[in-house]
Amino acid sequence: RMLREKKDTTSHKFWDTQPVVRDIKDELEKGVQALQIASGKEGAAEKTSGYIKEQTVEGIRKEPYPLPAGFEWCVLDVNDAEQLDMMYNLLNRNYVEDDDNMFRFDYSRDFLKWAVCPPGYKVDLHLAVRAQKTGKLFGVITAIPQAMMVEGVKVEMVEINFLCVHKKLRSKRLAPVLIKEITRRVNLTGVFSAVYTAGVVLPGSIGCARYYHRSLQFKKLVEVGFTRVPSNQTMATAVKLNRVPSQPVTNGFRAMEERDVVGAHKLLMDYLANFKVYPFLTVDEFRHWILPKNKVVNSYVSTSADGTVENMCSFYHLPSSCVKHPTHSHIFAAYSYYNVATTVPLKQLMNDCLGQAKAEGQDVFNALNVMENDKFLHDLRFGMGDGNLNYYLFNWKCPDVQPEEIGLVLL
Ligand code: NHW
Repeated sequence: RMLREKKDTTSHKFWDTQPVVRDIKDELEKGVQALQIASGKEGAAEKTSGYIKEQTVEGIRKEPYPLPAGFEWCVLDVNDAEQLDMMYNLLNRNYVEDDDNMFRFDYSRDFLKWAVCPPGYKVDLHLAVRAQKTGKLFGVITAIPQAMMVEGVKVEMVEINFLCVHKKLRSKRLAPVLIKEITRRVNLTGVFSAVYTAGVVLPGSIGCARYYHRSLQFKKLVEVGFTRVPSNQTMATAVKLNRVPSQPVTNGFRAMEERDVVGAHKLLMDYLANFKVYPFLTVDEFRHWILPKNKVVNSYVSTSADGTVENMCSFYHLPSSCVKHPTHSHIFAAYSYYNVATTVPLKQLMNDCLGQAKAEGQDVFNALNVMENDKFLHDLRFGMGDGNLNYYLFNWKCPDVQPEEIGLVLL
């Protein structure tokens, strides 16, 4: 079962010039050398992983790429309220929308700060394009450092996110310039590969996951046009069917705290080792990404009597603006993040997680069919969404992965 979209074989003026794998089998047939990766074991076998293009910092262009007349590069210091506002406003008005342009992601300011400032982040990689005269922002792209495990090999990478071009400047080939300039800046730090996800199908995808949605405020979701009452149900029955536990069932289920960090980190990293692609998180990175932050990320644990973390679950907060609705301004959405169940069924843990998300004011709980999520999606009444999420690697070879082989959730 190949759960992915057909390979994109159309021509791409920009992407055809970039070090991404179009179809690894074609590449191999064409005789592209599979890189020898030392596995630490005797007689290391050739693997289909490695850099697509070998580079050194010395070989990287020193000057920024030119921009169209009237525009200039700048960086965004999101710890400065005014600059954070500029980024927030650009994204709030111009970032990702659904196919019918009814909803648009509305990442909060606190969320953006969290998302682009993990340990080791560099302001130089929070890149933007502004008008020279007015200082108004027209484009943005961000990179943050993250080591990744790809088929057992640890690779220093960056995660790319928040690529956005102002609606007034669309289709003028500004996106490729943003991508080339962030690549150059990342390369100058000695990093040559990247990971990112996107709804669109482009060359370089390694896999494709699907979003599933669990209604928490069914009536509101119908009112805003996010979902419909199934033809064999009434509003009242649908509301009833979508009820979630108000009290967690899992013994000792509580919010994660600093004292849990080391144990929960180990629990998660041992778990993620089961997947083909996952982030190699240090304890500090884990603390940054998983410890609860009000209206940004929630996480929960349950422990044994001696405090050993046995189960953990988490979600992040990403509301969407209802672009056209007269009364509802937002859908409040929780997104499943990293979950590990060792002493209770994953389904039970996630049902408790749904209850917490509802108590936190969320209207819907979203999850990808990555990791072991398929184990609970159906039984916990998630419905399949209409969009795919494609996973991409830049300048790193990797055979296709199935969603259940992916241990990575990007924001
Ligand atoms: S995905 C979210 C992307 N953002 C949005 O969808 C927001 C709304 N849309 C826009 O702002 C999460 C614009 O439509 C954008 C394109 C800016 C998307 N990724 O300027 P042109 C991320 O942030 C290609 C990559 O005329 P535009 C991940 C397209 O195929 N490429 O278009 C970002 C075409 O190339 P082609 C994309 O509509 C990862 C070219 O852009 C793309 O005005 C970035 C057209 O450019 C997308 N989402 O602006 C890659 N959408 O070859 C990072 C379109 O087909 C790579 N395109 O002719 C790694 C870099 C770091 C490496 C370090 C070693």
